[in-house]
Amino acid sequence: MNTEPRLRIAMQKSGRLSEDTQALLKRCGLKLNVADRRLLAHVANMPIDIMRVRASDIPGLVMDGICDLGIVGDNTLEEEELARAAMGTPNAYVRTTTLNFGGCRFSLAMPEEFEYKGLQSLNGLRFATTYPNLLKRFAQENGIEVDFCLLKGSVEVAPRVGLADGICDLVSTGATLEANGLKEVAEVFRSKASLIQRAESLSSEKQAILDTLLPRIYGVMKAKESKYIMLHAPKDKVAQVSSLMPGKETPTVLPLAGREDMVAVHVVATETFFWETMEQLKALGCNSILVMPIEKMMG
Ligand code: PRT
Repeated sequence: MNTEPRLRIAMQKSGRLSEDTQALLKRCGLKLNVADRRLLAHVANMPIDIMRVRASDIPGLVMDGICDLGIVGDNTLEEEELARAAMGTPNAYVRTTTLNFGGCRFSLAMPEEFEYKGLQSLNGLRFATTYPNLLKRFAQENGIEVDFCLLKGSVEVAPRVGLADGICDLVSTGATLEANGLKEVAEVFRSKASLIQRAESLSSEKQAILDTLLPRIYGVMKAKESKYIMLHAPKDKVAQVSSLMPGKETPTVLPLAGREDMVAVHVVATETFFWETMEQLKALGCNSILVMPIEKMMG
């Protein structure tokens, strides 16, 4: 039997974070087959196992040292941290990095007709929520007293059926609130997915696996935010063209076969490349302007 140490990573089995998490791991070069029903998937080409669980179980699995790493929303993570702190259960972990997906806000929302006059107008009201500890912390920090009822799903229906005055739930586009006659009145918490690690240090073998994986994760995130730009520019306009490029990378300037007046300019743009910039480049006499996605980046 192979007893080689394997890094164990917890990820959401199905739900809003599972697709992005799988895509991230695959782009990091991990060969994983999660299409079957196996809840512990072996990565074929690296000593890594993926444990596929409910998102709400991930913080506990990492805090208890069952999994070395976990990918989970900050909302779920901090809710578990606060719940455990209240019960005196160990709740330590390390946030290795914030990831660039799973973005949402945890907000208080009231029926459309409610006259919102600041946080004090919510005093004494009852809110349906999946994350009572985040809500309690916010209420304490802001000197208001609110009551809550716990709902694990369909939170938006609570005011209409008389279960609560308002809700405190995750919002991304706001469409669900609108469809249920609710309006967002205050933001409690901003969340993204995070890669977390257990507080206790990893064995040297596991640390070595993480040291290979982490630069790949950073590389995938950087590549997602970056674009490769190629264009032909008038030779005497290279300085102006370079100053229009988003990000701080130095452009590569190459000769163009048979052209004395034009050069090729290549650059990695680490910030958004707007249509307006392309129009400005065209006005400078540039042509063949290409903006391409980047798959991987390192260094
Ligand atoms: O069931 P499990 O324990 O696995 O976890 P879960 O119930 O938290 O799963 P899931 O898949 O609903 O959410 C996983 C994580 O995705 C959350 O913990 C957040 O970190 C993140 N996330 C990002 C969201 C949203 N955006 C989001 N919009 N989670 C839920 N929503 C829901 C929200 O509750 C509401 O019902 O989407 C609806 C609102 O969306 P909009 O676009 O209409 O505003």
